[in-house]
Amino acid sequence: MKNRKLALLAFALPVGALTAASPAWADESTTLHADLAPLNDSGASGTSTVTVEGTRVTVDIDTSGLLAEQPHAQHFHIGGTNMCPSSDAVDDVEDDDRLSTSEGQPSYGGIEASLTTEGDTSPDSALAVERFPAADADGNVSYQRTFEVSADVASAIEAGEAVIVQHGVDYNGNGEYDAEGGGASDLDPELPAEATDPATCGKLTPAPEGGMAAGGGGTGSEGLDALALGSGAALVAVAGAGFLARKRMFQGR
Ligand SMILES: [Cu+2]
Repeated sequence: MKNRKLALLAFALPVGALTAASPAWADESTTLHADLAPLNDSGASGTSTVTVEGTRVTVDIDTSGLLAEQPHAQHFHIGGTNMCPSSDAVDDVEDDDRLSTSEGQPSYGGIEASLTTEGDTSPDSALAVERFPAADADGNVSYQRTFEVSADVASAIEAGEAVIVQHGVDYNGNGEYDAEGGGASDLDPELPAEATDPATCGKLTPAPEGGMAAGGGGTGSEGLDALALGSGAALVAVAGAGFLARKRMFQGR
């Protein structure tokens, strides 16, 4: 009887160890970074960090140099060549010295999520101007939001195929969005092009595995892989011992 209890304990151990280990795998998240560079000589730039966990994304954006006290539409763009466009004549097909949102589309693709401050985040809200962050008096935007995206969008972001684009450029430097600066928007003729032309762009790139804790280096991630492999092998060994113990238990009956 005493032996049987011991044998059960031995068998229970690896199961317990496996159960304890599983949440770590289930909670796996992907963190990506983007350096937001100016488009259309906006003079704006920033950084973004995006964490994807299942279909839940947490988006952090810090940008400076944007047109002050005006809203700036911002989106996940996915498709095209998954890149930011250059602002040069190659992409400026209309040859009017400005890159419209449509002209950038072969590079960064279409709008797949709207990074609004509240409510809907689908492409339907692409131009929901009143729900996008406004830059403060110094032209800074600091944005954070956690929301759900579709499985397709989540996996595209994880694969490094998403680009963040912030819109809103003051071409004529008069401190507001008006048609004098660039005519009507290619997205909505009711809006001035200044309100919708891209101001910053950054490709979201997966952060190195292991992150800062492992020093961010390639050797750090190899170390982690080796560790995972090692503990996996240990689990198999313990499970094997449990199996043997159980076998003995049945033989002893
Ligand atoms: Cu956009």
